[in-house]
Amino acid sequence: YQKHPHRTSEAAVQIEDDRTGMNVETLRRAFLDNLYYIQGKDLQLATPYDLYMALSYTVRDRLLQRWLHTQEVYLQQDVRSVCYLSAEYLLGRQLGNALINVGLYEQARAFLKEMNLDLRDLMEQEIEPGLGNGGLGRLAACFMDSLASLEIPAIGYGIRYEFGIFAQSIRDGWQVEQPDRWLRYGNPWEIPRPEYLVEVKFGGHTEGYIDPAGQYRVSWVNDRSVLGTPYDYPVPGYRNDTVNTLRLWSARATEDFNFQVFDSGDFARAVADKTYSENITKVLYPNDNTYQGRELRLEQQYFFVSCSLQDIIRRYLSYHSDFESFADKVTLQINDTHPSIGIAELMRLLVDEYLVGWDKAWQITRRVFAYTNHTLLSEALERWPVALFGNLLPRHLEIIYEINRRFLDEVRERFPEDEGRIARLSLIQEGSQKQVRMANLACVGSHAINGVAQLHTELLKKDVLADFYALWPEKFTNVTNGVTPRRFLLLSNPKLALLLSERIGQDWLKDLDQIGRIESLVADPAFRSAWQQIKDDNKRDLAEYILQFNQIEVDPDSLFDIQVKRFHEYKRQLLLAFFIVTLYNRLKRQPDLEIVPRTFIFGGKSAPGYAMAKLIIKFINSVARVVNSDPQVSRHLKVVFLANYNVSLAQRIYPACDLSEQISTAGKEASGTSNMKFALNGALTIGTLDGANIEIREKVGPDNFFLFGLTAQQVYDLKARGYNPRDYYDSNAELREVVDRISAGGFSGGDTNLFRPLLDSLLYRDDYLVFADYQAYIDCQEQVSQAFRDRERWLTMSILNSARMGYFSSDRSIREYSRNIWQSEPVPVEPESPAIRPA
Ligand code: GL4
Repeated sequence: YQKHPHRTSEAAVQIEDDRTGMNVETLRRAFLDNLYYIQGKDLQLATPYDLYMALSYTVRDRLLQRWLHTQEVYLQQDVRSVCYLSAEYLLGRQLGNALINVGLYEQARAFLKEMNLDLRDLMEQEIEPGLGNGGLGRLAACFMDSLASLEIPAIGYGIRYEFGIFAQSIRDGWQVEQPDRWLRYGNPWEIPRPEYLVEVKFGGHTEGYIDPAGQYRVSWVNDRSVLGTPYDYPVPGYRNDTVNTLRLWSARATEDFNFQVFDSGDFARAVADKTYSENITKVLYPNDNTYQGRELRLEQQYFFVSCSLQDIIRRYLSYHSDFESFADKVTLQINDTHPSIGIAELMRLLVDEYLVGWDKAWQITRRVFAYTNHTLLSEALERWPVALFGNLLPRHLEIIYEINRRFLDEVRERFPEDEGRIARLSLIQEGSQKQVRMANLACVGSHAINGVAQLHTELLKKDVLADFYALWPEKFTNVTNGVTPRRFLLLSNPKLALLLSERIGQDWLKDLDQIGRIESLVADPAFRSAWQQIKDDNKRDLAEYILQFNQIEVDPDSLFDIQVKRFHEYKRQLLLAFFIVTLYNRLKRQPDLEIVPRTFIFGGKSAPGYAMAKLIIKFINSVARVVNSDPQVSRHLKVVFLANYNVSLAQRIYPACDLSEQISTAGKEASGTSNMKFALNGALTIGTLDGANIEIREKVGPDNFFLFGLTAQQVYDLKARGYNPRDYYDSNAELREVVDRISAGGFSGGDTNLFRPLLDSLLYRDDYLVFADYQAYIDCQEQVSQAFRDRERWLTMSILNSARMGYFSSDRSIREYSRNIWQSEPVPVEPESPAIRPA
C-alpha cells in the first residue's frame, strides 16, 4: 500500500476498481467475476482448476497495469536494455510467484479462506511450464526474477515449446516418458502478440550483385520461410512496480495453405507442409549437458534467435535512424552456445539488410554480445557439420567463413607459424567431416566470456578455452551462479520465511546478505526450537507426499538424505547408491548393528536416449525394492525414488532435507544450483570440491560442510598416470562386496545380466572415478552419521548454513553481470500516476 498511494482508500483519486484494486473485498469480487465470465462457472459448479484460473486472471489484471506502465517508462526513457537469449526457461508455476511479487499473497489467502478455499490447493492446480531441462534453464528463470526485482530493463527471449520436458513415470523401476501437453487446458500467463510477427528464412542459396552505388553485395535467396509469433509472459519484480517481459516465439506456417499444391489437388501435402513448419517449436530437446546434432535443433536455435534479433532491431529503429547507438542501447547475453548463431545473424542483418559496412557491423556485434559457458563436458560442445549448416543457412556459413578468415589472419600476425594454435582456434574443425564450432564463434563474437563458478572459470581459462584466454585474457570473467530467495525460500518454505521475518524483518528478501543476521540467534533457545520444529514439519509434509505417491512409509525422524538433479554419470548418483548397498551389506552381516536411520530420496530425469543413465535409474529403483521390503533392513533404511522431478516438486523437497548430495566428479559440474537451494533451506552438504560447492564451503565454513574426494587436479593427475578401477575393486573388501552382490543378481532377482553394462563401465573404465572416491565417501558419510547423532550440533550447523548463504542470491549474480559485463543500471518504475490513468 505504501508504494501505491493512489490505490489506497484514502487517496484523492479513487480507483479501487475490479481490475486493479488491491484490497481483500475487491479481490474477492474480481475473482468471482472472472470465475463467472471467463470460466463460465459459479462457485457451485467450479472445479479446482476453474478456481485456479479465476485467481490467475485476477492476479494477471493487476500485473498488466504495471507491465504496460513499465514498458512505457522504458520506451520514454530510451533505456539500455539487457536482452537475455536462452533456448530454455524452466519457470516453475507462475501463480504463487506472481502473488508474492505483486504483494497480494496474504490478501488472496484471506479472501479465499473466507470462502472456505485454500490458496495452496489452488496453486497446486497449475501445470508448470517445463521449458527447460535442468540447471541451465532454471538459472535463466532465476535471472529473469532478479532482473525485474533489481529494476533492470530486460527482456528474455526464448522458445514457446508446445511440449516441454517430458513427464517421467516409473514402470517396473524403469523411466517411461510421456509428452508434456502443458498447454492443454489453456494458459492465463501468456499474451499472444500476433502484431509483432516476424519472418524467418531457411535454405536456398546466395547471390552476389552490384548495388546502385557500385558496391558488391550478397543476397540470400531462401527456399522456405516460417513465421514467428511472440507470446509475452509478465515477469514481475519483487514488491516493486517493475514488470519485465519474457518473449517466447512460436512457429507458424507462412500461408495457411500452399495454394499451388492445393490447386493441383494435393490437399494433404499442403496441410503437411504447414505442419512441418510448425514442428520447429513443437518440442524441447530433452538433453542436459549433451547435444544431439539434429537439424531440427539448429532450426529451433536459428528460428528463435532470428525472431529475437529482428524484434530487437525493430524496437531500436522505432527510436533511432541508424545503428550508431545500437550498442549503447542493447546488450545481448547468450545462455551457452545455443543462441550463438545470433552472432552470424546480427552480421547478416546489419551487412545484408541494413547495408552497414562489414567493419562497422563487426564492431557493433562484438560490443553487444557476451557469452556464458555452462559446461566443461566435451560431449556438450555444439558442433554442426558444415554440409548440414550450409544447406539450412547458406548465407550464415559464408559469414562465418569470412569472420574466420579475418580472425585467423589476426592470429597469424600474433602467433606466426603456429599452425597448431590456428587449427585449434579456427571456427571450422577440419577433417573428414568439417564442422562449425559454436563455442569458438561465441568467443570470437563476444566482448565478454564468463564461467558460472570460480573453479569452472579457472578450468575454462586453463583447459577448454585456453587458446582464447591466451588471445584475450581481458574478455574472461567469472560470475558465480545464484538462486532467487523469493521462490526458493519464501514460496517454498513459508514457515522458515516467517520465522526469519519475525526475527530479522523482511529485508532479506531484497538483500539476502541480511540473512546473516540470524547468526546472532544461533544460541537463542526459542529460535533454535522453532528452527527444528519447522524442519520437522517440512519433513513430515514430504513424508506424507511419499506415502501418497510411492506408498512408502518413511520415518520423519530419520536423516533425510537427498540427491535430486538430472541423471548423468558425472553427477554420480551411483556413488550414493553404492553407499546404500554398503549399509545394506553391513546390516545383513550384522543384523543388530546400530546405525543412524536414513531415508534416501532420489529424483531426476534421464535423457531418453541416454541408456546408462536410464539403467542407473532402474538400479536405484531395484535397490529401493530390495531394501524397503527387507524387514531387517527397512527398520533403519528406506529408499525412495520420486517420479517426475520438476520445479514444483523441488520446492517441496528442498525445505525437508537434512543432507544434500553434491557428489559430482571434481572438475565436471560447472556450478550446480540445487546445492545453493538446499543449503539456503538449512540442509548440510556432503560434497566434492566441484563447481560452486567450493564457494559454498568457503562461505559456510569447513566445519559446516562434509567434504570428501579427489580434487580436480588430483582427478587430472590420476587419469594422466593411468587410472585402473580394478585396483580399487581388488583392494577394497566392502567395495568388492557391493559389486559382487550386484553382479550376482542381488538386486535383479538373480538376473546376472541386467546391470552388467553398469558394472562393466565401472570395472573397465570408470570415467567418473566412482571407485577412486568410494572409500573417502563412505568415511565421510560416517562423519555425517556421527554429526546427526548429536542433534544440537546438527541444528547449529543447519542454522549456520542458511545464515551464510546470502552470497548465493541470483540478485548478487545479476548485479555482477550488470556491473562487469552489461554496464546496465536500474531504472526505477514509479507507481503510475492517477492523472495518466484512463478514466
Ligand atoms: C549446467 C551445468 O551443468 C550446471 O552445473 C550449472 O549450474 C547450470 C547453470 O549454470 O548449467 N550446464 C548445462 S548444459 N546444464 C546445466 O545445468
